[in-house]
Amino acid sequence: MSYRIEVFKKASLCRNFELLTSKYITSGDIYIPTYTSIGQEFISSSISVLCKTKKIKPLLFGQHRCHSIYLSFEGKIELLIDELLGRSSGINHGFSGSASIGNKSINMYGHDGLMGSNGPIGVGACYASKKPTIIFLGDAAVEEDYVLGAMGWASKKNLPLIFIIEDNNFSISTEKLVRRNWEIKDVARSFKIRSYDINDCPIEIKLKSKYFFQEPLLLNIFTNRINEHRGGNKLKNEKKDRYLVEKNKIGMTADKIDYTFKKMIEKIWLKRLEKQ
Ligand SMILES: Cc1ncc(C[n+]2csc(CCOP(=O)(O)OP(=O)(O)O)c2C)c(N)n1
Ligand SMILES: [Mg+2]
Repeated sequence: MSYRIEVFKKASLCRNFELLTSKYITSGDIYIPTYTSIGQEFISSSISVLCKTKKIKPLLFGQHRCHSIYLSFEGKIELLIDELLGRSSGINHGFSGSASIGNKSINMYGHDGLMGSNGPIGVGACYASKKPTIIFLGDAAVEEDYVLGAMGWASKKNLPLIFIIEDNNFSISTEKLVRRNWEIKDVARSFKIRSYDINDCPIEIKLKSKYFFQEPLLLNIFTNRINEHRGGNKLKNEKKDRYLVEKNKIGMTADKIDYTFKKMIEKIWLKRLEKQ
């Protein structure tokens, strides 16, 4: 199967899952604070496919917007739904909610809610274990001082890890331009970390995969969050939607994949909801 289609399959699973998550936030079936990653799916989808190709199962440190990471790296859908519904049968027994999903079988560590804490924790885990590690941070989380200290240590110890910055330009609703006059790519380079600004296009991400886990790497990936911070409603300003771009590029095969996942995930959600 071509790389592009394989990535689209994962992205389609994430997108269709999150569209329903969003629907059930609005209906009130999901009543906990929930963060959807609609628009940002191609980051974790591409990285997951690339890791699989390299036969690497990395340690994963995400933050609050983590459903797509969990699903891309093959976490079980039913268990995530139950977690979002606050059930003891959820992936973390209903205690983590949306924002702190962790799952040992996919090496995913739940976030504690302090933006950027997964930076030093992930670096520490990589330093101790020397296992390939991925730390996913938002463009706001990366502004925390402890993230920068951790980057310095990752560089000094030449750790096999990747900092993925999901740069959606927002800290809740405050744009980057208002918050800072620097870019994380330049900061990382000053720590002697190989670092790039790229878009969330699967091909652009693949081009950088030759550097994965050789030495510390930082990819600042520009992406668009389509919904508001807490995932329910669409943002008012229309934004470029990578999902539609890829769907159009791939054509009929993508339409079929999208339809199949839509139907499959609808069924799973309804079955879980019936149990309530
Ligand atoms: C240290 C800290 N400061 C502030 C907050 C409140 N807070 C929660 S999410 C968030 C924005 C995070 O933005 P970003 O890291 O870019 O991730 P995104 O929501 O855009 O995916 C903020 C400020 C927090 N949880 N922790
Ligand atoms: Mg952000």
